[in-house]
Amino acid sequence: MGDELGSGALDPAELGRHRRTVERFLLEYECAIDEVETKVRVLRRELSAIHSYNPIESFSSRLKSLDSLARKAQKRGLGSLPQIRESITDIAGVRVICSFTADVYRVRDMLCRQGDVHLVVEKDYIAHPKPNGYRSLHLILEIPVFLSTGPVTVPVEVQLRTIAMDFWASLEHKIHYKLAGEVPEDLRRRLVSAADTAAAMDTEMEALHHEMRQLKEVNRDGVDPIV
Ligand code: 0O2
Repeated sequence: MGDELGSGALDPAELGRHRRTVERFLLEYECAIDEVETKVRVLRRELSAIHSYNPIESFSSRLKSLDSLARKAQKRGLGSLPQIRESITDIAGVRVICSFTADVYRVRDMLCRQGDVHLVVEKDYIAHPKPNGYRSLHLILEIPVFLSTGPVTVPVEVQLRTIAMDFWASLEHKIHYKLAGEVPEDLRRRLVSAADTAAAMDTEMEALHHEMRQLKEVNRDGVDPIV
């Protein structure tokens, strides 16, 4: 069976009928997630061991569900796997939670400097938050995956954010999901305000961290930081 699944846009039943072909298609994305996770794990281990500072609090990944993939394909009028491959770039997703905002950009730079990583798209919702208050740095990275038949290049969406941004996004996502997108105006306003509060806390915590490190350095040099 080829990559053509049927005529017209795909629906979940169509994808279900071609389960084996779809599983083979998704395998590449699962492998790409493994590759990115390994990169993040290596950075985390190295930074903790050598620099005794770990900017990566945690990370997680997800493969887009068949239902969600079919919905997106249908919305975009995509009827074949090559069209989906070409157009949908968030089938593989990795989320990296960093301690501070500056760490988000540090980790971005460390990933993008790697020779086998190609940055295709960057959306900076930290510098330019969405009107609802959403903040995160989104990257589409292309990663080579070495299969028995040869290498394939696979896109992975990497979302980088701080703990505070993640806390906000998780709650906002739940509210959106629970209210099926019909969020009352008052709640919307309070979510925007909560996002601003979270951003202010990120700024303050980063400043505190910075000062703490400076004090530590002064201490190490044997000078009393109080004087
Ligand atoms: P899931 O289950 O998290 O994957 P595109 O995906 O490129 O077609 P868009 O809107 O340009 O569409 O993508 P963008 O802006 O890069 O955002 C895609 C993902 O970012 C979403 O995935 C969410 O994970 C996250 N995101 C974006 N905006 C918001 C927001 O306002 N609130 C929250 N909580 N998360 C957001 P999916 O596909 O929605 O779902």
